[in-house]
Amino acid sequence: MTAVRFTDVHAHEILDSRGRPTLTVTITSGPHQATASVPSGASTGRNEAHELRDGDPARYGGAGVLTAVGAVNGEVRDLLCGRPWTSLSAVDTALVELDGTPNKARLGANAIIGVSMATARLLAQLADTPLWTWLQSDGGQPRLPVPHFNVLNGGAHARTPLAFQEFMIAPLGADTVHDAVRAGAEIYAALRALLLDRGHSVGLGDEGGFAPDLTQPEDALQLLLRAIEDAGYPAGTSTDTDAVAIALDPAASQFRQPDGTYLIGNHRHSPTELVQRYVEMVRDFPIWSIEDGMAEDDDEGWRELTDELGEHVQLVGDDNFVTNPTLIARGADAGIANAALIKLNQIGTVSETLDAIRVCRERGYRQMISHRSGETTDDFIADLAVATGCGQLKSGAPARGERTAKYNRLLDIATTNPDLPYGRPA
Ligand code: 2PG
Ligand code: MG
Repeated sequence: MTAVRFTDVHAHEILDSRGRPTLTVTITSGPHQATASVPSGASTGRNEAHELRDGDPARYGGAGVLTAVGAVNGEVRDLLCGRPWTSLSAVDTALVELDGTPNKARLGANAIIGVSMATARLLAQLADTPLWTWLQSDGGQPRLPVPHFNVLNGGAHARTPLAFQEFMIAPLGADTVHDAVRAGAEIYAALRALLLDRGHSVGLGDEGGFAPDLTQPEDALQLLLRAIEDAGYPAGTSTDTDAVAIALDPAASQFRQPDGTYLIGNHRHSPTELVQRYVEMVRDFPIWSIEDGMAEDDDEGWRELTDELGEHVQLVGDDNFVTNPTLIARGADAGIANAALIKLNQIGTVSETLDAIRVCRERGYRQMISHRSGETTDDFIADLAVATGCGQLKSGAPARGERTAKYNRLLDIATTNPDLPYGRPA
């Protein structure tokens, strides 16, 4: 790559999908300009890179991001406009060095990831290639991912008694991403009708899924199964038919109790009992993937879960791995999980995100690219999922602009690139 000079770097405060402030960053190089907006989580892992909030109770209840905005418009702008750049990793490394803390606490991981994403977009634009082609340099075979539609929300994303956070439908057996999106939307509509029919609320949680007043995860799974069938799809984990599978993100750190048990409804489970409950769920329902089945600090429980189910079920580490290459490698050494969730803002630069994916590949761990519960209409993760060929993307329900922006981007890419394969890699 020939050296690039940036002529301006600018951030300002915007709102995310939950009505909380976040940043949008625009980087300019002569006549070229690229923008990125930053997501934000609610059920965050303890070791995530630091999201910098102002803490000024007079603005947005303390959630303002003017300090992070100021860092971009001051120090970061001086750094980026001060010299020529030859790669994204050079920019990302310089940002990490400028920050100087182990978890990006000084400038804010929210500031840094916004700059890193906008830089990637601008470099792709200067290279005259779509972002998904440009990001591909990493060696992955590009493919269109299976969308994982989160159609029932609980946990930290809804104010209901349902302990599990996410109930997703995954059209593993669809032939194309167009068919997969259609299946997602049709099942979402069938679920809405079913909920209304049974007198449940069709109010939505943070990720656009319904948030009915349920307590037991099995009741939610029954509804999902029924909605898949009502919409005319076979429920199952096969990739040969047009089967639709179920994926869970219980986000178990959120219902782990101080005494080490897990509280579901008014039932306390030991880690072993929780593992057995998952075993039964997998036996009774077409569940192909479970994310954060155990709490982030419950290594023993994670190992037990992996031993019980790891051979047949994808077990995804999110809160415990936080897209951190070192933590993923440590998890692999300890025999925990067999896949990792990948979120750009958990680690804080695009380069480190690609490193995390590389470590997963080296260790035989699958990857699922993910949105956050607080989103914008930025669709970067759709391109990232296609570029890396990981075969899986979760971006919430097939509804609400900030969720559908990502799925719609997949449809755009698929339409202009009809030869791209769809689905989970073998
Ligand atoms: C998760 C995410 C995204 P949050 O737990 O996987 O669904 O939730 O962004 O609130 O951390
Ligand atoms: Mg999660």
